[in-house]
Amino acid sequence: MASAMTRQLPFAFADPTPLPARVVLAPGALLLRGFLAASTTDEADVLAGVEAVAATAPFRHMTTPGGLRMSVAMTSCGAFGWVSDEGGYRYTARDPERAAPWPAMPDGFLRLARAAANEAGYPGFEPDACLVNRYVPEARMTLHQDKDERDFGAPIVSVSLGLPATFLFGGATRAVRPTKIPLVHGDVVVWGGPSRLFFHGVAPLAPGGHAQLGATRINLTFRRAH
Ligand code: MD3
Ligand code: FE
Repeated sequence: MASAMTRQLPFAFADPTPLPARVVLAPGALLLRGFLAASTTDEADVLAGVEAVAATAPFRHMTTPGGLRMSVAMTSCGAFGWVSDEGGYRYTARDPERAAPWPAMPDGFLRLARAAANEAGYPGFEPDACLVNRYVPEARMTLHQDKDERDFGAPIVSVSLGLPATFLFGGATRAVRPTKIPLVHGDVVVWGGPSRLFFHGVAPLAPGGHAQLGATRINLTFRRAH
């Protein structure tokens, strides 16, 4: 609540924008700044979920179909996980590294993804896959589209944790010069509608340290794969 005293403070000391702030990035793309801290989902639950998933299905550097090692380390949870190798990109029901199903999606993950999708106007979002991406300084993701999912009508919900990153948000074709969007710990973005197939990437991670995650950025993306 803004009291008379708050209003009299010099600008630099006034209350910051209340979180979560909603920022429309493009038609169908909604940034919910600080959604994690503001949601009923316990942040500690989500961080414990990342640990639990990685303890079962360890992070690994996959290979692109062209034979290049990805700088981002990945794992997955849920009914399906995302895999890349010389054979291409696809979703699988089993982790090829362990010849076993992917770990279940932690409850805290599901609650957060459903709440964010609902907030963005996608009630009833039921993700069946969650990709967990791990960046260390200099790791990056080149411009790409997410089109391995069966139903582009479902949105993708992304959650940023740990070190800040510069997200590169392009358009429907590679010719659109990407806009730079800073994403920090606790930011959630819901990508649906026309933006669902837009090109995007992540600039090389800058060095730094985060209270909970150290020199690491974790990104969760919740998807409807099948
Ligand atoms: C915009 N991950 O895993 S999340 C990916 O930060 C991926 O790790 C990035 O791109 C990361 O595929 C970006 C934000 C994101 C995810 C999916 C999108 C943005 C998107 C799909 C369509 C448009
Ligand atoms: Fe992507």
